Amino acid sequence: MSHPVSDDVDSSLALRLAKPFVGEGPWHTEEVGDGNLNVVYRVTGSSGSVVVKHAPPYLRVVGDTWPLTQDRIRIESQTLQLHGQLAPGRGPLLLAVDLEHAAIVLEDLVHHEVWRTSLVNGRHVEGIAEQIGRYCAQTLLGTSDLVMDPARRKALTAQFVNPELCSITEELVFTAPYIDAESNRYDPAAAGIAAALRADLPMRRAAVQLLWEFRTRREALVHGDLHTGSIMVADGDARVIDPEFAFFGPMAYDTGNVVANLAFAAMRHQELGNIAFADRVTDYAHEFWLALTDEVRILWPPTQPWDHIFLATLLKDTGRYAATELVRRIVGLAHVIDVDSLDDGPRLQVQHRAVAGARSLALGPPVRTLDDLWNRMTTKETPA
Ligand code: SR1
Ligand code: MG
Repeated sequence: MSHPVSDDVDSSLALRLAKPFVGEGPWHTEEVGDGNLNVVYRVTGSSGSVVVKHAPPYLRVVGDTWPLTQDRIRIESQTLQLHGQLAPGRGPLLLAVDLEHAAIVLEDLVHHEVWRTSLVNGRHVEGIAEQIGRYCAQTLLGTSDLVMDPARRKALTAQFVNPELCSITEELVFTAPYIDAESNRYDPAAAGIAAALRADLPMRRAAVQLLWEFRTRREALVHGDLHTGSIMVADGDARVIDPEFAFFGPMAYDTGNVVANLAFAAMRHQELGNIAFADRVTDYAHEFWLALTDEVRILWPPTQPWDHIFLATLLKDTGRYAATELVRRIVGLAHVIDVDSLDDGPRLQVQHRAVAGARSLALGPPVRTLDDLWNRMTTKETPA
């Protein structure tokens, strides 16, 4: 479905869209957010603030030399609605949708911060991992053939076709890191890691197999970019934002992203010597998986006695997709501050460890327990 859209939403249009929700003036409009794709404004009035998010017809960080469909705002708004029905309270409130201007108005989560920021700074936030585990089970199972009415699901798979954003992931996650692609970015000190990956035929084979599965396994409406920067947190309250990459794809793509990004936080704190917080992050990974399995069992249809096989397969594939996320954040275009903000020595350590962990997950024996998955990503080799 395509809509005629205007190229740019300037701050005055953001103000017009926001006015019904923020009370009387004087109003204040500021551009906030440093996302890769979209332009985000905060508009404040006498009774509070809202966020106006606009998808320009190009990738924000690159500019108009990288055109990009504005249909992503429709995908985002409709995913927020559907996932919001399945996992109530886990997204920001969607206040208004203006597809003509490729803009949406959202609740301003003023008291939340990005989970990655809390993790990087070693701040514990209660209850988040468990809520994200339940959110994954509710949204993934809830949009799968296991739970959703098959006719409705078939209609939804057509509604959520998202070729341009999927193609970004196909390129940046599964392809570029394993070849000499122009988009790749890495430290000079990590050039050896990148060269070794390019020569690593088994890893390339594993990545293209995961690419095939990413393209063909239409299991559920996945978020499609569920890293710790897509989760806002306050004590006891997790909110999942930015589902513009959503499409019907493999469930383990979401869960793999969650655990890989937690692993970056754990490795960061291990290298910094903050062992207590690194152990906290280990607990988060376990809480996430425990809540997910518990919620899957709650939602599981009693007529399908194979939940143990489903969960074993999901765990194994979570490890495989975590592998590609670990690699792409080290040598690909989009990095993570958990690693990039470290000093040279610890940064190189984490870079080596992430790629070694990824190799173990992608090429080693199938993962059978969460402990095994987590240890392969985060256990530090002790020097001989
Ligand atoms: C060019 S877009 C780069 C990355 O930003 C998004 O958050 C996705 O992770 C994408 O891969
Ligand atoms: Mg995003």
